[in-house]
Amino acid sequence: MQSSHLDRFVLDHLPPSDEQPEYLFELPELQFGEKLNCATELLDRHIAAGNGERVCVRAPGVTWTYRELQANANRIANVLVHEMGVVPGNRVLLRAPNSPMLAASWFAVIKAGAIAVATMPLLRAKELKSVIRIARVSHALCDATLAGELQLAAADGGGLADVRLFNGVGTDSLEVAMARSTDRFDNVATIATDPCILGFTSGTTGVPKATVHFHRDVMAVCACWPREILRARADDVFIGSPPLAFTFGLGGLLLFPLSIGASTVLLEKAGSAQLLEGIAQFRATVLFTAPTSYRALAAHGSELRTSTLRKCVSAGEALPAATRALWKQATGIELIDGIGATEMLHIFISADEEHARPGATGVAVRGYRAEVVDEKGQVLPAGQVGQLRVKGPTGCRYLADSRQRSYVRDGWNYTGDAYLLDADGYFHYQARTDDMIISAGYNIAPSEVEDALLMHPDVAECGVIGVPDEERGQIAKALVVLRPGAPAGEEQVRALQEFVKQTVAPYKTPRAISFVTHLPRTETGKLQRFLLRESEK
Ligand code: 3UK
Repeated sequence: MQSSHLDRFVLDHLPPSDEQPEYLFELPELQFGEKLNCATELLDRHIAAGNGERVCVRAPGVTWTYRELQANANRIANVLVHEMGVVPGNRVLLRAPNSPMLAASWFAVIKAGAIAVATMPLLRAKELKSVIRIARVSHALCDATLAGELQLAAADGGGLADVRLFNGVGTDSLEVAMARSTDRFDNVATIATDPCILGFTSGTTGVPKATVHFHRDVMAVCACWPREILRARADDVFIGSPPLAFTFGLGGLLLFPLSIGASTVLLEKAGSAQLLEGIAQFRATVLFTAPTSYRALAAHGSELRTSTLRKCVSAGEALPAATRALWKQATGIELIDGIGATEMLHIFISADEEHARPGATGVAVRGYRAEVVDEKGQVLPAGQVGQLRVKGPTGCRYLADSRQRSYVRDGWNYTGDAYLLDADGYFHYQARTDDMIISAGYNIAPSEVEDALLMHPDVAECGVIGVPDEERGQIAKALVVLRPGAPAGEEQVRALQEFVKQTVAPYKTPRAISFVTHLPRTETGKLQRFLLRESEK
């Protein structure tokens, strides 16, 4: 196959074509030429069109125009190629909190025809080592504040020879090298199917795997969900919490705003306090964050109601109907829910504000197809719970990993989610297939019980799991974080059980409830039900 890559490691470890999903390119906006470098399309195009002076990236104390982001990305690309010896196809690890320098570094890697391997800031040396090993990382750009764990990982062999630090002091810093490089760079003439990012995912359970995405995939996700569902404008200001190392954040906070010439606010820390402050300071209009963050932010409704916010996107986990209602009540804004996956790069089922339905994720995004099927791959009638499978212009390609054959079957991507399709064509999330609880022969979706509990004013957060039970096989057990000041104890347990029975079938009532101070979550905000199950053993 034709490619610009001199280092063919990723190309040579793609799944064989008969194990890849079927791709759909019917839409007119998905007709890509053979030559494609997504950095040219997302960044350089705006300067060429005379929009170089528009604001592009912001952070506390920093405002970069499109021209400034381009100049910084070009300088870094020159450092990568001329000082660090990066060649097309090399994997360059990126490690930094969300920041303008991380955005510039990301574009530099893409411009150089290399492959960006962005990593979550919270990863420790052990996890970084497996990223370096799986992706055969040769070079890294790293924020000095996060250098320790990366240097530990690099010291341990594995082939990572060249680590350049930024935001630090010293004459060997990236900034010093940038200052002696030019701000002009001719992007490598990559082709549409050249890999440009490796998205790492460990799901909610464990062993990491790398998903491969092409320049074409990056442009395809910009052409689908944002245009049909988000419909943001060039004067919008994007803000949010997901790290750029999580493809939810990469799309929402970098690719999508730049694809339409808008601006983005990159916050190093994005808890509710920083988000609130950032929304006010930068007059942000489009927010990307996870359901739990919306719950926490809703307490500041009066401030948000009068803010510039106009569009709010929730993904990463199922959006409880209670959280949707709470946000609407607090801010007047209807949330845009969407399910995406690292394997698919971004969102493939969603609904805009006008079409949102409480309890449903939405319908298949234009460009994608989605079905609910049984174990034999037979499409199920409306109302029946089965496995979700999807296909579209993007899809799963694990780098040298046998799990490819379980995610992709018969050309479809199986996301590992139990869903049902209703009579109106809306997809309703039930559970991760391995989180489904079976109690006395009944299927119980944890999210449904959690939704019911979250409606109770004393409940701040909760997680529901199946625990072994002699009589019933499993029973539903709820781990509940109470709001400050709410009483724990036997009486509360009974009150919550009674409350749940009012809204869902009695067999779904959690037969056991424990009160906890916090719930285990991944850095991307997902509840780790397997850890709850383990701690119950
Ligand atoms: C779950 C959801 C119900 C679901 C992601 C938007 O989350 C993202 O990617 P991951 O690889 O996880 C994928 C899994 O997460 N999920 C995500 N969103 C929803 N479940 N409703 C939702 N709205 O189990 C899915 O299979 O971490 C999300 C964009 C890009 C992403 N990578």
